[in-house]
Amino acid sequence: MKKLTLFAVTATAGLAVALTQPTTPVLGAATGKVLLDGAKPEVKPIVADTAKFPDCGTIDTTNETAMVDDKGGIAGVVVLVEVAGAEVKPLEKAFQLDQKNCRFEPHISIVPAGSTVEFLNSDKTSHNVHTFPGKNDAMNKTVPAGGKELQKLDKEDRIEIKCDIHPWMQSYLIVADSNFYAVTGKDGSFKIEGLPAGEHKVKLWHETFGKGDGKIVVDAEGNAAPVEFKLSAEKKSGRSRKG
Ligand SMILES: [Cu+2]
Repeated sequence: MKKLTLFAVTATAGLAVALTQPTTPVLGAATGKVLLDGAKPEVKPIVADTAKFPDCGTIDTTNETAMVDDKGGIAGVVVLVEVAGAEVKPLEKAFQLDQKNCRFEPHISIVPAGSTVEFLNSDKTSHNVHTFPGKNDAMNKTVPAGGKELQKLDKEDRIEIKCDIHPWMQSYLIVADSNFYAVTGKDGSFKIEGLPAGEHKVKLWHETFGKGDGKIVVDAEGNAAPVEFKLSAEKKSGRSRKG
């Protein structure tokens, strides 16, 4: 009888240990699409004077400022997920924003706050990186052929980037207060991984179609139903900066 009691105590102690073991949180991936609500706008190709700038090579004249596919999917939408209480971690390596065939590549980029951006120049000609930030320091520097410039960006921001030599060169760099983000692809789709369970706020921004918001719900098993967000073709909201 005495032996039996001892066994019961041991079993209880074992159970207590099991309950206090740290559990790995289940993380989920959110997928979705951003669609245009309204008629697809007419977009003219960019005008680049190839005769004046032969060192640019073959310039891609695709206008990336309002790319909408036949099903209404908008490319280049910034999708930011706010995860309450999550610490923002900068990228371990510098983010590379290239200048190639006299275009910024990529056209829309996102980095978490505190990350360093490396402005590269893969061309045989000089470029001039001219940034128009809201909160971070502005930059206006010539990047020679094959050269690079580095900048650490600590503050949440939306930075328009231009080249003063080639007037058609333009891009946006988003400095996010989040590690959970995506830029939509050609069909408007996105995927954001590593999301904890819960209901998370989503902020959208597009350079032509403006702002939007929504939410993503990740259940306890890490599952999230695909979401569909819409941006209006009618109004452009949000800041616009010139100069
Ligand atoms: Cu340039």
